[in-house]
Amino acid sequence: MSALAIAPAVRDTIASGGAVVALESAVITHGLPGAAALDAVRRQWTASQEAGATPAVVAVFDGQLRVGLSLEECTALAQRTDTVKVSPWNLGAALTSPRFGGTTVAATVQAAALAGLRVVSTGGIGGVHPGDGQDVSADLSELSRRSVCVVCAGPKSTLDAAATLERLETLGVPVIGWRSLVLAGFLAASAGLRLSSRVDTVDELAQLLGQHWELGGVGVVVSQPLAGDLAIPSSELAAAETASARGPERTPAELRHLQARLGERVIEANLALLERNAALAGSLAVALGRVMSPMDARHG
Ligand code: PSU
Ligand code: MN
Repeated sequence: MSALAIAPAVRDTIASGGAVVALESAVITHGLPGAAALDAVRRQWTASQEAGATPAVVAVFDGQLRVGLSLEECTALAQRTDTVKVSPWNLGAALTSPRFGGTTVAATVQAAALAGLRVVSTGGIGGVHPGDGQDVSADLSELSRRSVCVVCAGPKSTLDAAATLERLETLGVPVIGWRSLVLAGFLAASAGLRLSSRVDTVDELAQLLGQHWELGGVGVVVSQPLAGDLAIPSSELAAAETASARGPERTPAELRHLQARLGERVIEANLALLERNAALAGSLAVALGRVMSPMDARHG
């Protein structure tokens, strides 16, 4: 059995030059509580489809790195209690045990690159945790080695956004603001930091990505702010208490803490931004198909 399995629907879409959006699954297994996780999958699924793209949920499923789960398989994944959070560092091991896991942005970017996909959608990316600057998400290092674009609502609210942006700059990973010059703040509308570039249409964004990759550029972050009444004021999102959580458990613990403290609003905001990001990612994948020839689309 090969370690990587691309679903027939995804394979067919790629073969016919269609658009695909890769979706992460750590948000299903570790980011959102049961029912909300499935809501998140359905809403992202529909949003990317309505934009003209085929959704490809990435996960470790039955001992394989799968690109494209069915909705039934997503439900099965959400219901399992033995899943691990899968990052590039434990991906190989997770295939053997426990054989099921949710992929972080890092592992999803890796899978997307292997499958020849260019666009990943998520809620918030990982980054530099506050403190001594030693806990840095593998999302950043993976973005520095794969020519894949991640559409997100900025770094998760519990992170050090300034240090995260700084690190992305060091790694050569541009952060492009979607219709905004301010870095998105995940559940908050803004992280209060200025970006160096902004785009207002998906064609403009696709053009930029095509040129970035033509010149050997690596990963790209697209930051879409969650505006309006769903966004939560930054003052309410003040540092989560995570004294006991370390390592891979830290991010899930911080998200649970926010959900416990601020209630349903956190879930609603999280679902809304996941959906909006999947819609934008879908339109972007379609636009990329117009600017990149099948030759360019292949990862070099
Ligand atoms: N965004 C969410 N919920 C999540 C995550 C992001 O709204 O659960 C996950 C993503 O999969 C991201 C991961 O890649 O958290 C980062 O974890 P860490 O800091 O351990 O790298
Ligand atoms: Mn970490």
